Amino acid sequence: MPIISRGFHGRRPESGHKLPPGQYETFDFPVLSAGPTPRVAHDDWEFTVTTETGARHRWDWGDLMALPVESPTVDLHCVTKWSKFGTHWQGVSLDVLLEDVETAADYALVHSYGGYTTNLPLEDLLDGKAWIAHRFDGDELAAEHGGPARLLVPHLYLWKSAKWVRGIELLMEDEPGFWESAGYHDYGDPWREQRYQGD
Ligand SMILES: Nc1nc2c(c(=O)[nH]1)N[C@H]1C(S)=C(S)[C@@H](COP(=O)(O)O)O[C@H]1N2
Ligand SMILES: [Mo]
Repeated sequence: MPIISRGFHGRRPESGHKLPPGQYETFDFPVLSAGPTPRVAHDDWEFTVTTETGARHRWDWGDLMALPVESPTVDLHCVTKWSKFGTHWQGVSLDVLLEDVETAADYALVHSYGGYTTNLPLEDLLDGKAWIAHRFDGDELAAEHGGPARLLVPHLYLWKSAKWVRGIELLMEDEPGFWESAGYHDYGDPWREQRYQGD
């Protein structure tokens, strides 16, 4: 057996998953919300994509349920340093939702019920990297974790995974969201430990 330097790319916990720098593994599922939990009934729920030209694409709950479902199993990394491995979700790929959206935009500003926002490059929502998730661990997504539906974009710190997602605004210029305006990193790659502005 070769001797491998542990800790070079982050410690490898017993589970065999890889931990990004500065993170520790947790087995529960902490709830982190900047405000009260909005309660949105399925009948009232809608999701919109608005382009830089003002074109508006809209889905109600029935529309979302009619789209093909994917079942990603992903690791979550929160900027407060917990990581949770192998979480099971069901949701609709953003590739499906954005398929017929014509845009020249490079940026997305994600809006939630309750007013939370977060920004990311449009390309980070595409190519199988992001979902509108509506089930967790085989059950409907609990309200405190973002139900009826949340954005799930697990390759970035979890603050980018907007709970109670309501829409995505496509923009030609990058615009910071809630935590990004408060000093968090604009991009938030856990593997490069991009926690705060300047990291
Ligand atoms: N709408 C909304 N989405 C949000 C937040 C929030 O406060 N409001 N918090 C973010 C942060 S900082 C984290 S770590 C995760 C937490 O998700 P969880 O509560 O399901 O663990 O949600 C993210 N999405
Ligand atoms: Mo977070």
